Amino acid sequence: MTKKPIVYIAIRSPPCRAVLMTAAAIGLELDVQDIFRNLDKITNLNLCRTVPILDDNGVIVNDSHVIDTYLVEKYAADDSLYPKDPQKRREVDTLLYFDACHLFPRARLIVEPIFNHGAVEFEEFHIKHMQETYKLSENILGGSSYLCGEQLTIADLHAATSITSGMLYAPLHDETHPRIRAWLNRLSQLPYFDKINKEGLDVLIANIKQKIEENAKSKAQ
Ligand SMILES: N[C@@H](CCC(=O)N[C@@H](CS)C(=O)NCC(=O)O)C(=O)O
Repeated sequence: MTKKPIVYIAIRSPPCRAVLMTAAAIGLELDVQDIFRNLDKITNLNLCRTVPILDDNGVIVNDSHVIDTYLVEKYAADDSLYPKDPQKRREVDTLLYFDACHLFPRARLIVEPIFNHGAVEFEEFHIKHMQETYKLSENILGGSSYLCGEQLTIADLHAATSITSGMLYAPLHDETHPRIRAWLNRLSQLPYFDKINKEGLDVLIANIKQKIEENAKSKAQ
């Protein structure tokens, strides 16, 4: 018998939240397993040792962007979130790569020294590096409602989880980025967006706070 696809996640992770949102958007029930602090358990499923990981009845899919294209292709009632038309798909793919290569890595780089290198404060360079992506995103949005025009796609869900995570420590100024603010407000209207994203952001904030305290204690010893 076919079982619900399993997804291994850590809710604080932006790519994991994008996968949960995509599943919610297409009405797909997942068996969600939060394996925060237990990444060692999944080295056999993902040699890169990262979450999210999808196990769809033995089909293992790694990388959130690939997972979401797979989920939409396989389970969505229509292709609106990831269009089959080559020209439209090219636009969505470009923005998925923009997230994978720029938005998410820069958001992650802000917190990396705290999580993995004993730092007790954020580095100005990383903050500025993230803020540069806001300018790019503002230009990409142009006068459109979503990143790829008037239709919501998985590129929006990925970019939004990365940007809102980056914004926690690299502030976004509404006056200079009105299009991003309007776009985020639009995404907030989706029934699943705030519920999933806020939970993750809250966990991320709490984890960072705790880690800074731990790092400060070890420095003082
Ligand atoms: N490009 C990957 C990036 C995944 C990634 O870096 N995930 C982080 C959490 S945000 C992770 O699993 N890190 C493992 C670790 O820090 O040990 C994707 O989109 O799935």
